[in-house]
Amino acid sequence: STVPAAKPLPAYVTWKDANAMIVHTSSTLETKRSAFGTSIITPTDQLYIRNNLPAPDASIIADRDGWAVSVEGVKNPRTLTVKDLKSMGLETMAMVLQCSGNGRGLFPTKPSGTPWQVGAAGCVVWSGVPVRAVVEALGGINERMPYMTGTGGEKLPEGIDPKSVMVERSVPVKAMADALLAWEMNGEPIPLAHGGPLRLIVPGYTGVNNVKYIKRLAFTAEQTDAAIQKTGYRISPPGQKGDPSHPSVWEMGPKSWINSPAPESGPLVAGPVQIKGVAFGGINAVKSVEVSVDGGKTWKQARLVGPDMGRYAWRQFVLPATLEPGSHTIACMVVDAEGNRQPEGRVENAGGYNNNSWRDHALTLSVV
Ligand code: MSS
Repeated sequence: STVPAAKPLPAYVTWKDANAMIVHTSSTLETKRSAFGTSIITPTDQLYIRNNLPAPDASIIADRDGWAVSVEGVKNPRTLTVKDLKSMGLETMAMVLQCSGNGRGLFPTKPSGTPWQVGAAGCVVWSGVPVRAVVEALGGINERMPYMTGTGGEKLPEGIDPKSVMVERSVPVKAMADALLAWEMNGEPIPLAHGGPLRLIVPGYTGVNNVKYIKRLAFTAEQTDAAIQKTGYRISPPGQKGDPSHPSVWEMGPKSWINSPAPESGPLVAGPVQIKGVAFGGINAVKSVEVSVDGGKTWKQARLVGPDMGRYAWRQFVLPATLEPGSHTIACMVVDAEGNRQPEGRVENAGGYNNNSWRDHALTLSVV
């Protein structure tokens, strides 16, 4: 794997932990594998960033409670401020926020796009009002609205068809069951860079569906025709990008990876080692994790450690092993609560999305 050249933190996120981040571009920052420490929650200053458009002006967080979202496709559509939402319900949830393209850099075919390894993901705690509580308060969803559509609050560049650039995503309406309109992240008001003052959280769905600075939440008959939905973020066969009939990037599959030992930390000294990593089930909870130190020939049950923060959070796991000098390929594989196993391979696709192949994520370590 290639080591990206060290770039300084972009101006809008100088508060990030520079030692923990790989700066791909000013809109794509990845968490280093070795930065995923023992805390189950990814600290805010180490969480990855992915912006499809430059964030709105920081003035939008000057009066957080005044930020408004228009709720449409319900019996009594209304524009609600964050202040209104705070009186309508409160839930706190840990979930894995993961970019659809996380692991793109591990596809043997190297699709174009940010070559994320494992760090376009984090386990984050959100607080906000359940979308379902808002919907109930507004009289319920109108009939025949199979999609929940969120619109980002960015100012769009002028002179371009707004649909070609706007961040507007639709997910199946069933995703509403556990969705939040969140104003707090890891116990603090959501930073602008992560979608404050208000963000749509759709647990179990890939990053792009978690719309930042949400200004409109609509229950709709169709998926939005914004390009980011219609032609983008779809599982299209290689060479066939942009066909709206291909499946959209929605639910995440089961996935795990090893954070320590990390190849970036240099050669390992032979002897006992604690192999540790994280595992999540996507839309399901984690049942178990297996680890192999011989490239997938034999597997051992890892021990789940640390708190269980619910169905959508990741679990940390550890397996003690003794490594002899030489080269070792270490792999891990998660089984979710429904019995789905993390696959060995991946679905080849033009965008390089949804890579949860255990083989692609295996690490080859040299032990001296
Ligand atoms: N939202 C908005 N509004 N805008 C943008 O740009 N992006 C996406 C999401 N949301 C956006 C939004 C993406 S794409 C992602 S991943 C995410 O977000 C990220 O997050 P953070 O916070 O980390 O940055 Mo891929 O699938």
